[in-house]
Amino acid sequence: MSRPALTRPLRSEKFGLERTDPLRWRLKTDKVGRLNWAYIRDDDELKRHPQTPYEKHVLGLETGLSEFPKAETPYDAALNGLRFFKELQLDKGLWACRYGGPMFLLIGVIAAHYLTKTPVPEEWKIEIIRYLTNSAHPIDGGWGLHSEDKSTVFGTACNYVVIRLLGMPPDHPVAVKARTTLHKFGGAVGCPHWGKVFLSILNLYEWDGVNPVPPDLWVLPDWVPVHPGKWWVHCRQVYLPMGYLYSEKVKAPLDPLLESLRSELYTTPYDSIDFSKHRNNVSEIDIYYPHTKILNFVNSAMVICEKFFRPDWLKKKAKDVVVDLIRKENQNSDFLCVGPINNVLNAIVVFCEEGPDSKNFLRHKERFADFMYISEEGMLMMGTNGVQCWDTSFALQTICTIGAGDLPEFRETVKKGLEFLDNSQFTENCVPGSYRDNRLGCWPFSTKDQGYTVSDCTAEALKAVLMVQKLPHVETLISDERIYPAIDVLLSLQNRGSFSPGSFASYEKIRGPPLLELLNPAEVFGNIMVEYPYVECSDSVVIGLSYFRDHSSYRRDEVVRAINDAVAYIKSEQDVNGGWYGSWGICFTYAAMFAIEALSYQGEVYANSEVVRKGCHFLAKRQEADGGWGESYRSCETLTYVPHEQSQVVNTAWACLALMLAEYPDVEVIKRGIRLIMSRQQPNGEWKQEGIEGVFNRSCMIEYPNYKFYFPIKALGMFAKKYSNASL
Ligand code: LAN
Repeated sequence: MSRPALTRPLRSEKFGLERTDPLRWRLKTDKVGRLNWAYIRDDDELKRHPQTPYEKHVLGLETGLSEFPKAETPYDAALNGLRFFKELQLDKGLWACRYGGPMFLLIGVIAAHYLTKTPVPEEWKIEIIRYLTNSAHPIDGGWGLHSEDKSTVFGTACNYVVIRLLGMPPDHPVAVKARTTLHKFGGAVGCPHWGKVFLSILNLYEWDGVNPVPPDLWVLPDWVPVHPGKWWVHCRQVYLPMGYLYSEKVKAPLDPLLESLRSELYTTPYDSIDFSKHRNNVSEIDIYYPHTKILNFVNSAMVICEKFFRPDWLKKKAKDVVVDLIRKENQNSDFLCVGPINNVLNAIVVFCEEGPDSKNFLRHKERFADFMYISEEGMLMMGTNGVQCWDTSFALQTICTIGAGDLPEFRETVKKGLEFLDNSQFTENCVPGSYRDNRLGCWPFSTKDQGYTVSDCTAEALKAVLMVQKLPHVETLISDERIYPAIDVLLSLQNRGSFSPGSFASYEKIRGPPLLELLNPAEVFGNIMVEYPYVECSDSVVIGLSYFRDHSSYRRDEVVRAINDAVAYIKSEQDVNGGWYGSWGICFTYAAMFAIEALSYQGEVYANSEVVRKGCHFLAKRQEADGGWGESYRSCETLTYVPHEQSQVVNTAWACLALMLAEYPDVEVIKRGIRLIMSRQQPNGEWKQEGIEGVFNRSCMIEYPNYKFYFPIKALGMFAKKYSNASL
């Protein structure tokens, strides 16, 4: 049973839960877009820094922004939308983002605080409890893998521990309800692997009931096909510190609160449980990717090896290699790490290795806050340290595409946005020996500090920079010489040889065989072991390189060849119905927009391309009676188009953009979509939050709240420019 939309009043209010004063929260940022929410207790400071419209917006307060007469034409609607969206830009030029959705992250940061005896700030405790109360399932009181998911053992066990460690008593109705659901599922013994790891770190589960995470693999020569250096970067960076913690059996000292939790999480007394029998006990409700037989065999073999055949020198050697790589990851990302999981696991490792007062651990502690985000519903933990560059790139592209970049009221917005991208470009490569590729000249998804480039993030930022720098009033900040290295990296990222030639993966080229997926131990995610070819990433690179091809002759032949090969791959990925499966947005509508945009830049449109025609028919067939499109997140899980109960502004914008870029001849179809987008616009130009927009690893959804602004604005503006701006 998936979760109904959030209702008002919030559940935290019904329970009379304590809350902090929303007027005291301020978002601090710097020129590379760090996002830190601070709770200001000093009244003078509060007065000196009045809340910005963005802060008010995300806290659910009245923004006081202007209202406009109802837009009659699509262009007026686009401009009203942009007027609202422009007010959300931060003074450093970026757009901030509440990047929530995954519900398995808070346990990590709270476990890291607990084990290292780092106090959790009071205002975090209050707001995290409030968030978890508001996001619990309204009927069974549990939590799932993500905020719209049914309840699962993973979500419920982990978040139950969080509320209890943060001070909620076990007899509070919120805790009672969640615990009852957890027991109904059979208790925390049915947790998936990652949940078992977190519980073990907290001494709430036993390490011998956790499937092995051998750090020893890192000692293998690099050429071995299963060497972790060939895995997808998220996978290898998570299993790196997990390997250390597993091998060293790190756990928090037992205390009365943990003793009590031991008696709450299970249906039988803790001491009576033989944890080693529960290694493969994973609740049915949690499983997305079941163990393969070969994984079970390998796990059993590893348990025996670890017990009887693992010499101490190997354990020690593996530990040294892992610690060295963790230090490099910290150095390359200024302690942010590639994501929220290895951020907290690395912090625990550094604490164990270097102690509580070490410089490195102190830096880790400062970085926890970069993932914590306040919202109307409370405080959540984000999937990354933000979406800064990605959102800013699309915002700038939107402004340019609809021809608003020259309007005096948006000039400052564009200028500041470009300055942010200027500050965010990588100026250094990673330290040698980190298993990382070149990044010089590229852009990240979030911030320069975080240090990871993604093929499509560089391509979309490149497109934004080129578009903005073409505007007559904009000074060129990023010279061609600074763009060339980005082109070099993009070209080097294209897959060649036996792994989906022509395609682009996410962070790196595909390094390891897809067969490694048979050893995916995570149970709840699909496609995590190695890089895969992605249609959307390939589309964005084609789009970025096409812009560049028209701008400069640098490595022209190779650029053209890269585009052609990627286009061939994109075409080959279209399914028989004409759709493309989207891996990072929900789902077919998302991928269709990117694919058709990429093809349109090669002159392929409805009139001359069978692939584009099929893509258009796929979309047109799925238009709802109200003129919109609505796609459920179930599309991502099932790999087939599943309609949402209601049409969604964001899906509608994607579908309309795809059809317009394709020059779909039946303009009436597009017009009906545009009308739906206009009908949902609020008097101040904004659109209200609807269903969740993004996804990763097929099963976990993630929020992209800014999508509901820039994609509809782009669709409205494009419609007005391409067809007519007559009243609709
Ligand atoms: C992201 C967010 C951005 C996303 C796009 C740029 C949109 C995509 O086109 C390429 C892949 C990428 C960079 C991406 C990869 C996986 C991420 C980092 C995430 C979805 C955000 C959170 C997720 C990360 C894996 C979450 C932590 C969970 C694990 C399974 C390790």
